[in-house]
Amino acid sequence: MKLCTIGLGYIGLPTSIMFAKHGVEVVGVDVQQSIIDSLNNGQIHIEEPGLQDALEEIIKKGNFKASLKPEKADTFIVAVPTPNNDDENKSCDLTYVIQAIDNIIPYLEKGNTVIVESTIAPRTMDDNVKPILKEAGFTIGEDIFLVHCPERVLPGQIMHELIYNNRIVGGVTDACTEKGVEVYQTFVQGEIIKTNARTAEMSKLMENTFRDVNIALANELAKVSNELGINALEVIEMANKHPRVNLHTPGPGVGGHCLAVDPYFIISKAPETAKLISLSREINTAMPEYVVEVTEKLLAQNNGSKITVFGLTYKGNVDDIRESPAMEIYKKLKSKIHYEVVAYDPHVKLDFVEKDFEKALSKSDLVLILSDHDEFKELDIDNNKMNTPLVLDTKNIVKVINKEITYINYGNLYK
Ligand code: SAJ
Repeated sequence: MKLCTIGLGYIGLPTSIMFAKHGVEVVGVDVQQSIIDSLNNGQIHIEEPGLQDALEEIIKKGNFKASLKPEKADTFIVAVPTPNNDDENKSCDLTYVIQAIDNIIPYLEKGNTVIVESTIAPRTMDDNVKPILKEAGFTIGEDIFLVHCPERVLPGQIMHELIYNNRIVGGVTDACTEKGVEVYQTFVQGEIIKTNARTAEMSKLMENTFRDVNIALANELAKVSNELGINALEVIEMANKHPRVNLHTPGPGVGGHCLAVDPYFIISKAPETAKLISLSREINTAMPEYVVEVTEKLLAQNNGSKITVFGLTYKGNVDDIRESPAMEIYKKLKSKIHYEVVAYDPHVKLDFVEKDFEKALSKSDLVLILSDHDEFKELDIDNNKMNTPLVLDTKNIVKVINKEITYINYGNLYK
C-alpha cells in the first residue's frame, strides 16, 4: 500500500510514521517548508515520546518522505486542523479539510480510499466532503471509498495508543467502511469498530464532550467546596470509591485543541438543545479568571507582588500551549501592572520563559502551578530564596515539598 497523508502535525505525523514503521510507503504532505526540511533531515518538530526514534527508523528503511505536494497513492489520510469559526457558537471551520480534499483530487484514481481523521462536526462527511468528490466526477462507494476515522490518541501517549486504542471506522457507504477497516488493520491491535460516518463523527465529539462536562462538574465542586470550607480533593477521593462514580479532576481550566474546541461543534449544530454542553464550556472557560482571583487574594494577604508561574502548557509533559488556560492566566496576571510575573516551564522553548529554576524563584511571593509536568512532582524549593514561601498548586501535582513552604491546592484553599 502507498499512503499520502495531508497534514504533518500532532496526529498526521505520528500516523504517517506508524504506517511507515509497518511497511507502508508514505509521503507526508504539509504546507510549511520548515517542517518538510526538518522531517527529511530526520528531525521531528513536535514533542512526543518515541516519535523521534521512530522517524529515524523509517528514514533508514527509506519508506517515508515529507513533501509540499501530494502524490498518487492507494490511500489518502487527511489530518489537518479544524479550529472554531469566529461565529456566535464557534462552529467547525472546515477550511483546511476542504483545501486538503481539493488538493488531492488531481491525484485521485478509481479504487482509492480517502480518510478524514480530523475532528469534524456531525454530518460533515455527508454534507460537505462527499459533494466535493461527487462534483469531481467520482461515485462514492464505487470509484472512491470515503471514510471518517476519528483520531482518539492522547498527546504524550500517541505511539502506544495508535496501536492499542479501539478505532471507529465510519464509511459514507458500507463498502467505504470495509475499505477503511483494511487500512487500519495494518497496525491497529485494538478493536476496529465499523459504523457509518455520522455516528463516527458524533461518537468522537461526545468522547471529548463527556470529558469536558465532567471536568466542569469537578471545577464546580472545587468552587462550591471552597465556599463551604470542604476539601474538594478528599470529596473526589471518597466519591470515587463508589463503583459507579468517576469524578474528574479540577484544574485551572480546560485546554488543548480538543476538549476546548470540539464541544462547540455540537453546540453550533443544535444551539437550543445542547444546553448542558454549553454550560460546561462556560464553567471551564471561567476557571482561569477564578485562578486569577484566588491568586490576587493570596498575594494581598502577604503583601506580595512577584508571581512565578510553573507550567504554561495545556497539560503536563507536553510542549503544547494551544488553548492553554495556563497561558491565559499568565497573560491576565502579566497585564496587571502591580505584579511581576515570571514563567518557568521546562517544556516550552519561548524567549520569555525563564530557563533557570533558581532565578525564576528568586524573591517570589507565590509559585503558581498551572501544568502537571513530572518535573513538578518533587519540588526542591529553598524557602529562603523566596520572599513568601507559598505554593498554589492548581493541578495537585506536587507530592514532595520542603516543610517550610506553605502548600495550597483545591483541598485547602486559603488555609
Ligand atoms: N483536564 C482536567 N481535569 C481532568 C482531565 C483533564 O482539568 O480530570 C484538563 C487537562 O489539564 C487539559 C484538558 O483537560 O487542559 C484536556 O486534557 P485531556 O488529557 O483530557 O485530553 P487531550 O485534549 O490531551 O486529549 C483528548 C483525549 N480525549 C479523551 O480522553 C476523551 C484524546 O483521547 C483525544 O484523541 C484528543 O482529546 C483529541 O485529539 O480529540
